[in-house]
Amino acid sequence: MRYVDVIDSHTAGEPTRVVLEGGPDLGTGTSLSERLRIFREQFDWFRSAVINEPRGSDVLVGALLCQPVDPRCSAGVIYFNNVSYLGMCGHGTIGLVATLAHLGRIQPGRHLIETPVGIVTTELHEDGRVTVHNVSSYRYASQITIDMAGYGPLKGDIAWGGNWFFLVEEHGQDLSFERVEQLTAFCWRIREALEGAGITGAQGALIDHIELFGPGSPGTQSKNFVLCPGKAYDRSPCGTGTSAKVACLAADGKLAPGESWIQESIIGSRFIASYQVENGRISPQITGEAFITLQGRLILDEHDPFWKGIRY
Ligand code: PYC
Repeated sequence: MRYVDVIDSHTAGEPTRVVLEGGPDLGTGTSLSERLRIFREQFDWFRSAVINEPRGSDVLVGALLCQPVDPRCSAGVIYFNNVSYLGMCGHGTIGLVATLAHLGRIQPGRHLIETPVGIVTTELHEDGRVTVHNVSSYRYASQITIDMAGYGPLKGDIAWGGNWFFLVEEHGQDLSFERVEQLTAFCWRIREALEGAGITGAQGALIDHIELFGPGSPGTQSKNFVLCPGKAYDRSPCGTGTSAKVACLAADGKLAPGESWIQESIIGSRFIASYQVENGRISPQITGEAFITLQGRLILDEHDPFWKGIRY
């Protein structure tokens, strides 16, 4: 029998499960990217057991709390989902900070969090909102044309916001909540078209997040629909996806440093974004709010045929 202590939260509707105790031993003192490699190669079953049914669901993002290497950091974290691992996760970082606050481990103020793709600065506000100063973000390629079977040519930008995104403005889709199934199918075809055409991020990186944009509700600049790597759509406006968007807006001269961009999600929740230019690079910041939904213990019983998750 294995016991895994977790706290679940949701950030703008998107859930995060922070693993406090009972995670795999990835060692200490090595970089989080090295510990992520060990996690992936030796303990991938743990990712599936925590996230996949019957203990989790496709939409859940896991956050394994780790000892940071850099002593200035309040925590280290490795994010994972129903199919793989995430370099960084915006909504997950907001959920992690809210979780550490719920546990009384941090107080309002600035806190550094170490991730496999770099250190992010976070700020826990007195009112419980959290600002994430994300990793540097950039547009890698502008208006790339892909040919989608049964649809025709479609143009999008490729950008890094801590994960790789293909961002599409002109898609002819109505971004309404009632259409999440059609939007999911549409985005999945974009993903397949990208892979089929060998279109990648830098150094051949897989573009595993697809983001569609449309008009937002009053008081917002835009609404998005984000399809995550394992085919679940992001209920939040996606922190890394909003960072990628801000990088594209900056590249197009459509958003000035310090100017706010309110990004609405497909369920109507919001993040407030802006950026600063630091050493010539775009540093986005995202503000949102998370709520704790569960504190508990997962039980992994090796006699249970699904102890590693269904179909693992
Ligand atoms: O908020 O960055 C994010 C995110 C990535 C995948 C799901 N949420």
